[in-house]
Amino acid sequence: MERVPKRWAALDGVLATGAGLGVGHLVALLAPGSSPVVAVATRAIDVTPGPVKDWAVATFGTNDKAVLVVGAIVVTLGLGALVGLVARRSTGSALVGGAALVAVALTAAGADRARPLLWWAPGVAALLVGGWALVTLIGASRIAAAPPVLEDPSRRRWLRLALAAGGAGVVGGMLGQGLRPAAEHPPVSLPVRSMTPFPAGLETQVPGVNPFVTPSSGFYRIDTVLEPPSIDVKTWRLSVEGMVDRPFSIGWDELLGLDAVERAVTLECVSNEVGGNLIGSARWLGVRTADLLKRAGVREGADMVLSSSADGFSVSTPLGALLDGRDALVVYEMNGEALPAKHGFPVRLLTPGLYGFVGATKWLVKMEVTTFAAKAAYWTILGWSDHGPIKPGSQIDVPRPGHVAAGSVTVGGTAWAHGVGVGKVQVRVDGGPWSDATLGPDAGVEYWRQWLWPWEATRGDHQLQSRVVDATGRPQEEREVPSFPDGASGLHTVRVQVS
Ligand SMILES: Nc1nc2c(c(=O)[nH]1)N[C@H]1C(S)=C(S)[C@@H](COP(=O)(O)O)O[C@H]1N2
Ligand SMILES: [Mo]
Repeated sequence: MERVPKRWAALDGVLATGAGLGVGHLVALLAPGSSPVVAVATRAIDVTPGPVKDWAVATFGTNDKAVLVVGAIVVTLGLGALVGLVARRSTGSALVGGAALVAVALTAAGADRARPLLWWAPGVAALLVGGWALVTLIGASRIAAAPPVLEDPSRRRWLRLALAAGGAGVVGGMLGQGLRPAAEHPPVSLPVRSMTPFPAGLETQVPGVNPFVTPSSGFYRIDTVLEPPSIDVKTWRLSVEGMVDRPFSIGWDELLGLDAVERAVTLECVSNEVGGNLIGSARWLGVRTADLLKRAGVREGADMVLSSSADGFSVSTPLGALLDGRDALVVYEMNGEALPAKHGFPVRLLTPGLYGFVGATKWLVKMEVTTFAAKAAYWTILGWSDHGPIKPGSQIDVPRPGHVAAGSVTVGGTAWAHGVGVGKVQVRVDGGPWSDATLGPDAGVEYWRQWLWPWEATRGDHQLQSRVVDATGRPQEEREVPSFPDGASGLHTVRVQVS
């Protein structure tokens, strides 16, 4: 029998694999967390070496997950091409190869904490559809590729099959994605409380300035899972244990019954570059960690709390930061509503003044009182700093780099100096003298201040820079350092061409 040319066979393999992937993703609507692509990408994060993860966050920021998924699809299609090549010699061996791909995906999906009902269904669907597509496509190629007759009906048959397989892949994938329930938790009832009244921000005067309060939907998201774990408040518990006299655990209803406070806090990721977007500000409501730790009775000698999340991530927080008056919180409301799934539903830790990786465990389930000498956490194991205070900083939100019309231009942005508060913000043009900006509303020392500075822009290329001076008179660090291991510093610089 004629051998199918290599190019055709590889293409058949890619098309068949695409059909299997797409249909599998669609069938995964039956069982949350079972999508082969999502499961493989999720596992991939778990087995990726730390430095590669650092690099991915630094390079792709909040797009890291999209890049990962696209990468997983491309690699799978590449393996599909290999399966196609095998099919030239033996369809049986190729099907075994395809089954091996499916087995990997099934293992990834099933290795997750809880296997959803029907967790195997997408894999089986992918194998049936992909296998059928491969056999028919290879069969059609064998006939179509043999005689080099143009406009041969067998070529049209192959084309129809190819379009059907490719279409099944694309449409299945898109439908599966489109119909997917948004990663949201079922509604929960929270005690009604009035939110702290908040002033209007400067964004109402100058469009483009970071809003005073970051809407939860636009708040940056950084974590090591592709999909937030889905947690049922009926079974969720937080345990407080370790070097304590009275370990205990607390459920959702009891937590809601405890005294709660709301704090305005700016949260930043240690990977945020100067001028980057891994920073946001919100009002957070929850129970003071100090109240929970006092109830447990912290023993002499402890200096750290290792907190863990439902997905196995961990954070080490200096004990002092959880007990002092800054009001670190076990949070269950963000901007007046239940925490969104992406931001830690039902409960997260929030330690004002510390970067997220040392103080903001999402999907919180455990707080273990211990010591830095005894334990380390997810990122600190990889060499990131044990103590992660947020460095004072400022950024220019408007104008954006690029062209600006000569004349009056409002320069505006945000600045923060946790724990101390912003004293002033200053702006300079082309390295000239610093001038004071006008500050926006004040929501406390753990929250950013917006600022504005009127500039008479003259023709030519100019460089704008801003700096924050904290309330004690200390200007921010001007030295440029990268984010590893304890946060970036340097002046945010925006270059504009004025004409
Ligand atoms: N469970 C869990 N919590 C986590 C993380 C994570 O990967 N998993 N990332 C931390 C980091 S590095 C940051 S910067 C903040 C980000 O919180 P956000 O996604 O709500 O903005 O969450 C922290 N809490
Ligand atoms: Mo982070």
